Formats: sequence, structure tokens, C-alpha cells
Amino acid sequence: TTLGLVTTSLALHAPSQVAAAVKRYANAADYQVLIAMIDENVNQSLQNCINELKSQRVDKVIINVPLESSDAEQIVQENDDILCLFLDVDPYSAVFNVSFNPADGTRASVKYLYEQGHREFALLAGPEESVSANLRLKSWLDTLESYRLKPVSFSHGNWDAQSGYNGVLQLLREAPEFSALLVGNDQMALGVLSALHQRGVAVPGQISVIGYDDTYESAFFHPALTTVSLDLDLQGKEAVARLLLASEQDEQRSSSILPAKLVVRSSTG
Ligand code: IPT
Repeated sequence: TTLGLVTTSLALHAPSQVAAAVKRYANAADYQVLIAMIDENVNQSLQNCINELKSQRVDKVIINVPLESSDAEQIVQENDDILCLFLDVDPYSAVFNVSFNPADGTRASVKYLYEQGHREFALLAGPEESVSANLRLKSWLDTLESYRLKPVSFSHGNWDAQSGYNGVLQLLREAPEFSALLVGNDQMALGVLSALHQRGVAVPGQISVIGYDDTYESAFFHPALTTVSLDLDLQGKEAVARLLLASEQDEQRSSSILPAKLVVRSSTG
């Protein structure tokens, strides 16, 4: 009657929205949720968090921590007394997962900007250690290449608004001539909008900005953010449903890939 959620920092909007959904859908199915948040500051390990949950007799665990496929497989092998479902792995990895297609929304973003006439693109990706940040980056690059384009500059942030603020200032110093900026998530895009506003750069007049996630606040940024929408509520719902089904019938471990869709608002033109 209890399931576990191991999550990356809940100070980030996307994982906190997923945690809220997991709790809501689990409660609706008469399950309690125990949350263990990895504290990256003290280098706490994922195994440590899993052990914490096991000591409270949890045997079904949702893991929302960015993991390379080999690391996720190792976690599964070393914890065969529990059932693990992953939310932040390569969708095509062998482990039981519910994740987002990393290519459809990114492709749609580049295509949309290209069709609006943009040719000079800058990229501000998420952290180098994140599988999904790298899959998004790869898809941007592949799509640009299909138009015979290369980004005029690119950089990495760490998902938070401050890193978006610093990141765009660095991009402007390196190659000020871009007219379109693709950002790895909405929180970084928030920092980007703030920095551009302070520099007197018009969005979308001089630079069009596209984010990624479409968390609840993104429609209220100024200008309202064009972004790739992940249905994080649905991810939480699917994760709970599939985990509970699989714990009843062992053959039911079916993973699922959810779509990511471009939502056009006012930060692009
Ligand atoms: C991913 C978000 O897109 C990003 O904004 C950040 O919050 C990150 O999670 C934290 O790990 S979504 C994830 C399910 C790939």
C-alpha cells in the first residue's frame, strides 16, 4: 500500500510537478507515497535513497533521476527485491520506463523557427550530465543539419534560471548575431528573458526564444513562452498505473514513450 519515489531536486519545476502527480494518482489508487530526494550537494547516492525506502518496507519505486542506461540496468540488477520504474532514462533503454520522446518537440521547434525565416540559431542546453539534456541537444543539431545549418554558438546551463541568465549573456558575448535561441528548459528560459530584457534586446523582435517543459508558470512569463510541452501530469499517472499493474502481473512491464509537442505563444516570431 506504499510506493516510493526517488527524485532529483524538487526545487526544479518539472520534477516537482511530476512528484505532485505521482502522489495524486497513487492516493487515488489507495497507495501512500514516500518521497526520497537525492541531495546532490552532499553527493548522496541513488542506492542510498533506495535503501532508505527499503528500510520502510517499500517494494515498488519510481525513479526520477537522470541515468545512463547502463547505470539504470545496474540499479535493477542490484535491487532485485523491488520493482523499479524509471522516468529519466533514454526511452529505448532496456529498463522499465515511462519517458518522453526526446526528438519530436525539438524537431518541431527548429522547423517552426526555420519556417519563420530564422537561419542563425544559438543553443542553450541543459547540464552535460543529463541524458535528456543531451538527447534534446542531439535532436536540435540533427534537425539543424537537415537544413544544412550549424548553431552559431552553444552553451550548457544547469536547469535553473540563474544559469539561463548567465548562459545567454555568454552566448551574446561569443556570437551576438543569432536571431533564434533554443533553450533546454523553461526555468533557464525564464533567466534568458530576464537578461535579454535588461540588455534591451526585444523578444521576439530581435531574438525568438523557445523553452522546453511547459510547466504551469510558462504561460505567465513575459512574453508568454513558446515551448515544448511535456504532459508531466500524464507521466506521473502512467508511471503509477504501469507500476501497480506490473507488480500484480510480472509480464506486464511495458514501457511507454509519451509525445512532446510544440506550443506556440508570444516569445517567437
Ligand atoms: C527534465 C526537465 O525537462 C528539466 O527541466 C529538469 O527539470 C530535469 O527534468 C530535472 O532532472 S524532465 C525529465 C523527465 C527528463
